[in-house]
Amino acid sequence: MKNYQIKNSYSHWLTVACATAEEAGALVKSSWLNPHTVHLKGFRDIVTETDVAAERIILQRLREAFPDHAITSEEAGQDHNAAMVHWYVDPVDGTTNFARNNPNFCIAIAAVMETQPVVGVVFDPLRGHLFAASWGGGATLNGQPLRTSGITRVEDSIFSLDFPRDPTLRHQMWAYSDALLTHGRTMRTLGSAALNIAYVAAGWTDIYFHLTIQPWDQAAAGLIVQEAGGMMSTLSGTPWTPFCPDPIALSTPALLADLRSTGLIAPTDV
Ligand code: 2AM
Ligand code: CA
Repeated sequence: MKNYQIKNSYSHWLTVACATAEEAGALVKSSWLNPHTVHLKGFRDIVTETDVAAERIILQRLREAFPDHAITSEEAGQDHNAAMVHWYVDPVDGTTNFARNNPNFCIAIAAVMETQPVVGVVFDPLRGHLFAASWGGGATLNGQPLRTSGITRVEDSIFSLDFPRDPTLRHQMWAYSDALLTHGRTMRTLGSAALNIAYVAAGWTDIYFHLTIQPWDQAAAGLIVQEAGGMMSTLSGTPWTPFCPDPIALSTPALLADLRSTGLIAPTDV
């Protein structure tokens, strides 16, 4: 990745990503309590008119600013253009919450080079929480430096997760939560993967994991965790990239070692 140490570009990309997330966030916030048109796009998987409207704004802004970059977005789909920089966009992460007027959702925007996110923004428009990071440039929440909790032991940790839609994986997740509830401090869940991972970066929780997640759910928040002093890994034990289905976000590398040594999450499980 040495060729990609073009940090001056990152700060410009981050500025555009923040402004774009805030603009789309204003739209999502203003339509949050309105009646929603909800379409079932897959098993236990929905989209609203606001996901599409927010996505339109984000795609327009990114295309204007970065005509040479590729952009993949949850609703618009995969961009197969082999560009040096590939943006991953989730216009509303936590659509199930949004559609039910539950206040936990966010906008997630990341720029990825090869397999490394270099810019990441997660914006919670109701609370006005703007989590942001650039690769090597640190992580911030509303401009203030962000650090993970520093927790190193499972017994002290607050863990978080979301449930897969697939019935078999859902049961597997249930088994993990059972083990962690037995050994950890307690469990929290928001229903938005990007927001949950950003909360690990902020030190509000210590562990987050999932079994069937997408790049637009985790690229931005994963970078924010890495830049806040935390660690991204995978349940299966392979190195983390935004393209893995089974990420685990941790406050510290020592916490991953403790999880593995207690056998709560073995690489062979997945
Ligand atoms: P989505 O609502 O944008 O699809 C809740 O389960 C969180 O995990 C949400 O952020 C959801 O994103 C994400 N997620 C992504 N793929 C999932 C899947 N196959 N099953 C369940 N959640 C998924
Ligand atoms: Ca979404």
